[in-house]
Amino acid sequence: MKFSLETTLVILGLCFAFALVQAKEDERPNVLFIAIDDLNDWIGCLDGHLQAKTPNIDRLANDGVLFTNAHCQAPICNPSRVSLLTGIRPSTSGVYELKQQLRQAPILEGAMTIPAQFKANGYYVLGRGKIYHGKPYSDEWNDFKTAPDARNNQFREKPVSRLPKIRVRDFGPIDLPEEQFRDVINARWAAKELKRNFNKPFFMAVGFRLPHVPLYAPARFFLNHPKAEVSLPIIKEDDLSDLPAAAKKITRYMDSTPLNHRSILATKSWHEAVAAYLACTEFVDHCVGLIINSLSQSQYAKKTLIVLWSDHGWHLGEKQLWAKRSLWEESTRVPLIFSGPGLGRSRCDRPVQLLDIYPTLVELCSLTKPPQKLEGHSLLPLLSQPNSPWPYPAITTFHCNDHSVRTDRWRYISYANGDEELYDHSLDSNEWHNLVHNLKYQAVIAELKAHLPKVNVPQAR
Ligand SMILES: [Ca+2]
Ligand SMILES: [Ca+2]
Repeated sequence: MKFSLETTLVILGLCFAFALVQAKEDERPNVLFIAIDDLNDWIGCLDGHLQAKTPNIDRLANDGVLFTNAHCQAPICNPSRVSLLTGIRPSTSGVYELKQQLRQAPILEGAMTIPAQFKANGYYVLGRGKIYHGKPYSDEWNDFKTAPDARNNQFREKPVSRLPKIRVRDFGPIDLPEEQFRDVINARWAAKELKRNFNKPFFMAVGFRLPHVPLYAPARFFLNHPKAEVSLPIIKEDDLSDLPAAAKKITRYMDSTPLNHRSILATKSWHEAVAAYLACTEFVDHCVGLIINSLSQSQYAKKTLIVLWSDHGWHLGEKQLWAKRSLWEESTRVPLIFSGPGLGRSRCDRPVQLLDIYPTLVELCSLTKPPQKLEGHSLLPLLSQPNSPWPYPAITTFHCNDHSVRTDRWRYISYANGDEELYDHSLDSNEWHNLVHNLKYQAVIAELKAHLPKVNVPQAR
């Protein structure tokens, strides 16, 4: 077979271009994407609770960039995760609640999620556990499997706590062997996968279920948290007195469930519940350790970015509220850590959002831009210089047109019915003193109000 000189040059040129593309692909970092369910700031490196024992997450934070003022976009699982995975705010997508499917929100039609975008960019995309709230979309992954968690059998057979009809919201130590907890199974799966040879960059996601209820962990994780020594969160007795009606209604939400403040007090269970949350967090930290230790001993140690996040926080009696579903610090503040090659080690106190993860990964991994317009901001300037100017507040949305705006210093909350709250974090990190009616702060309020989302799409299907 003979080729003309032109044809030969074209073929050589194509081979060269292909080789360049291959060389470029090889340089892209792997990503280890670790999601934790319902973990608030009760981890050592965030000082949320002085008895928190999270040595592995703390080490990861120490070796990377810890965002100390990071916030979710919605204070419940599904809308928070849909927002993070698509890069679109709840107020833009209309996804505000648990049962809504990502692909049924008209505005998200054609949107690429983070795993889908990695796959489209030639990554090998694999995962286990809770990444989405509902079932994973299998076409977004090369390898994703789900399986039930054996710990859930306990509350069906014999609840541990004293709360009446507690069922899935139960808490305490259980006898289930450690290796049968789904979080351990998934951590061990990831640790093992990191020992194999991938012939292209990988995106590996592991979603831990704890410390989501039921708050069960093996007994050994309760040893650090004996009931008599557990510190309760500090509560202001009349904290609710300066709340507007919309906020007071939020504090009553859990009254319709078996896990509510009155029931906790009536059964004298507050210490046990706090101990269980701390123990479950210590347990999930142990699982994180299984993965990051395996990574550090693997061939990928110096070529892998780690992103660790939680989907929202959790109340343990603050404002007489349990669990999530509020626009206060306990619900919105989350751990967020980036670690890996070229990122350095620092703490960044700027207000950032889970929404910022997607555009950050697009830049760090040189991905093509997805079809949807990402509404977060790449954190690259803060990853290299944590004190860089950052004009953006963190915005959390709870149902249509209920928003919180969090800056370095302030939290402003605006509810759909016109109710408002304002807290000054420089003096009041517990958000006890609602300043919204103080005339001194009207200019501050006007400035914060300007950041409220302009679009408030009604709840999609
Ligand atoms: Ca959650
Ligand atoms: Ca108050």
